[in-house]
Amino acid sequence: MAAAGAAAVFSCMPTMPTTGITTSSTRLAVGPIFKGTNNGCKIQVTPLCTDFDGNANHWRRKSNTFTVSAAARQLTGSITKTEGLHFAVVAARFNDIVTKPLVEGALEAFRRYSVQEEDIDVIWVPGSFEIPLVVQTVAKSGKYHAVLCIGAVIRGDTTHYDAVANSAASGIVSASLNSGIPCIFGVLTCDNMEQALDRAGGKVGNKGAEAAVTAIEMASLFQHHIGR
Ligand code: INI
Repeated sequence: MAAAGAAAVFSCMPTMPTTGITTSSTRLAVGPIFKGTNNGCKIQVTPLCTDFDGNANHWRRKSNTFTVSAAARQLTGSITKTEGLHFAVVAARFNDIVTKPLVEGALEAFRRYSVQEEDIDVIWVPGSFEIPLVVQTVAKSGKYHAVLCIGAVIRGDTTHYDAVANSAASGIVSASLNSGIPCIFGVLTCDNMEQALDRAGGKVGNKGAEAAVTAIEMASLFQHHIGR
């Protein structure tokens, strides 16, 4: 179970030794369990380091120390290849003391990675609940390589928070899947205003900026590697 991440490699090398599940609470990989070649490719496999937290169904992956050389192309978006990429930012006005600095952080990050201001549209909606429909509409417009969603949902006395937070999250996923365009989740879901401000340029950084970098990487991945 713990070595699920290694299964794909194991399956093409049936003679490879597998790691046993130990009875102690922690199991650590101490080195490669296989080194050699497979179909002419140099391969070294080290089992995943895992923790066992007491629940038989709960293996947590600590690190993945696979090294597979020369076997497969590794595709990843580049955050420095931004030329020609267009972005929409859909931001909620609700809690704008938080969302405005998140948008500013996002725009600053786009600038830092050389995305041109004229290639970014910022669209404001009343609250995070309104984000998904607008995101899906702009994502389907064909004008953007990625859409960045910014909101701040802060827990109150009622369950309204859960409804808004869950609707925003699932709606944004749906928009992504329905449009085929990366729609990035830059919506804070916090217990209180202090937590939100900490993440909007405060002591935990600016999650808007982080989400913008994610948007660039995903846009680049689609544009340069896996897009239609
Ligand atoms: N919208 C938010 O973006 N954040 C919140 O914390 C929030 N709370 O807690 O009420 C919120 N509510 C408004 C909601 O997004 C809609 O605009 C409203 O329900 C009208 O559809």
